[in-house]
Amino acid sequence: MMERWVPSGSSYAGDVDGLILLVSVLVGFWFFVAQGIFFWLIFRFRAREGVPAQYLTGKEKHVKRWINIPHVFIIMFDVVIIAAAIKVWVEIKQKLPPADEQVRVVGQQWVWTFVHPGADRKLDTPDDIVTSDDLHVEVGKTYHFLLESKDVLHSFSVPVFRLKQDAVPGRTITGWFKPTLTGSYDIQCAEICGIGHGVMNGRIHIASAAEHQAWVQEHAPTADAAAGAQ
Ligand SMILES: [Cu+2]
Repeated sequence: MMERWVPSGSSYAGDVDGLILLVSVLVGFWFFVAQGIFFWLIFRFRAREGVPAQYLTGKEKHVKRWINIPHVFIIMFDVVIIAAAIKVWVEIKQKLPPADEQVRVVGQQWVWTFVHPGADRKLDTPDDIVTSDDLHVEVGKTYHFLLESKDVLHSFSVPVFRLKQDAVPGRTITGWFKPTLTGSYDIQCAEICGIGHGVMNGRIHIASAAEHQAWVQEHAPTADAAAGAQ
């Protein structure tokens, strides 16, 4: 349903969408029931000529029932939401499927720096490809991202993946994603990180294996640049 507005582009995007839908439906149901009863009571017990107002303390049994019974139902619904949320959380944030490739993502005021492995498919080797604000990945591959910050808190947000992860200075946070469709999509910073926060955006480019390979070859650092980077 959500993919009507934001395409669903990772292996777990559907799980997150399902969770948002579940919360919306369960909370929405009680919202409309509560509002309906609320306005009905206002209408039903409006001031009328010759009808004296009743005084209710709220402690009468027949009045308390209106609180206690919905309360039990809402707690049951809460348990369903919490169970579903924990399941999705564990799948995305606690489990770390083996990586096909790694990328380093560094946030700083106000730019994202991405370090891609070169042709050797390994990070921290001389053929790494460094870019600003453009992340290049291959569809269908499982990536580990190593998320860092150079200054303040940032949040690496890729709506198409339904991924959002805080970047904390002094820490390297490892997470993962597996792109499931090709194209170019937004990256944003989702944590107020200073005056330029609003312009701290980027693009993720998800390509087929052949296209990604071509991009890697085209952007391979020259031997001189690679030596300089050492
Ligand atoms: Cu930021």
